[in-house]
Amino acid sequence: MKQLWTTEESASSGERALLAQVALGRFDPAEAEDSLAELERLANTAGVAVAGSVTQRRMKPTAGFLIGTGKLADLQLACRQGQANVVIFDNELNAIQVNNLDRALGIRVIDRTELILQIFARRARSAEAQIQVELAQRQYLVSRIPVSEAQQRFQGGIGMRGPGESPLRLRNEPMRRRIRELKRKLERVQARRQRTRMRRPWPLVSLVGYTNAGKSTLLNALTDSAAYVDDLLFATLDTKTRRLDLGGGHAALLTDTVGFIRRLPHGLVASFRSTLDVAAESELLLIVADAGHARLNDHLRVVHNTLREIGADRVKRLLVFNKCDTLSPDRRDTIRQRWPDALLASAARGTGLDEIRRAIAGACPPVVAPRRSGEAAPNPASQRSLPHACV
Ligand SMILES: Nc1nc2c(ncn2[C@@H]2O[C@H](COP(=O)(O)OP(=O)(O)OP(=O)(O)O)[C@@H](O)[C@H]2O)c(=O)[nH]1
Ligand SMILES: [Mg+2]
Repeated sequence: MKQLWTTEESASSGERALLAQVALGRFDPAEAEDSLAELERLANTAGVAVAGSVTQRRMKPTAGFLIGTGKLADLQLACRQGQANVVIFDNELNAIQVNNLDRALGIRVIDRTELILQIFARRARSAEAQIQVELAQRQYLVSRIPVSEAQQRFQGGIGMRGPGESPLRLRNEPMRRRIRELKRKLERVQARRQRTRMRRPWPLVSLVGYTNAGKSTLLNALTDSAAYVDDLLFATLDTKTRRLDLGGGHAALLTDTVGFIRRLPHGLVASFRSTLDVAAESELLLIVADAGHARLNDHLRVVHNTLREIGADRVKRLLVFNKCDTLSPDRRDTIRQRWPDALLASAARGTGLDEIRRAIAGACPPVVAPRRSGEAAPNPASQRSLPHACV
């Protein structure tokens, strides 16, 4: 068993997890390792201490357990030795595998998707985000386990202190009825949001990118605001929009968005549609990437795939490499050569901000004010080509 960090102080839920990963087929070892490290950070974000990890390479998963029987025994032993009370799989598990593993290991077993859903549940603050998360959680549970079991699972364990909790109501109310109710609520919130967006007086620019890339820090640096920033995955779940002064009476509305991650649960993407729609409706996307991250290319690929999934792949974009203060001169040169049109910045140090403002101003000419209330302004920006085309 490989030891990861184990600090009681860092765990606020009192739970200890054993991480498990089955690397299938022709996997990329570096990618698998990074995915496991990311899972550890996700557990950390959920307030769970990590006792260690067990990994296995297999050509194919086993039907009943995903993991092979020999490795299952290792996992059992590792759980006992590490005093773990939850096992978190990096792979997606089906309902049968979860039930079998629960029984075989005698402790709660969850997968990466469920962990991400639970983090979202804990971190959602606005009414809209809470509805979106609860909807995604319930749809996930309903799709995987019979309702009676889904309700039991919903009542305990990590992350169940978010908007999805309230066991009494759950016990008394069929899950599916609640899902319909949540969908109706969400539709109302979305309609309200849509009306507000139609009236916007300035072009909309969205900060998108992998979680922890520094989007909120950049929003704060560019607009002198105080959005929540933390060295956590999914620090931001509620979008914030601030006015960005571009000089000469010209401005844009700059919006922070939920970060992306590899294998972001589809249900979550669907539920967060109204939040993520902001990217698709923008005149311009600032794709923010952590330039110093070892898996930069993977992150960019995930961002592009997610943008395609949410229908934002046709929006004009600028690529902003953030955290340039962490780069060696060689790495900086490599990035400049590979992405000559990208902007280099450090939101934390406040460097590269003027270049970003100029690039936004160039890409988003002033919007003509709407003639009647509720009528969207014609948007010249969407017809112009971008000086800093990228990626
Ligand atoms: N070294 C360095 N760190 C930075 C920079 N910008 C942001 N950070 C740090 O990166 C971490 C994540 O920053 P956030 O702004 O919360 O990142 P985010 O993209 O909004 O993250 P999510 O909301 O979780 O998707 C924080 O610890 C920041 O202080 C930078 O330019 N340089
Ligand atoms: Mg953020």
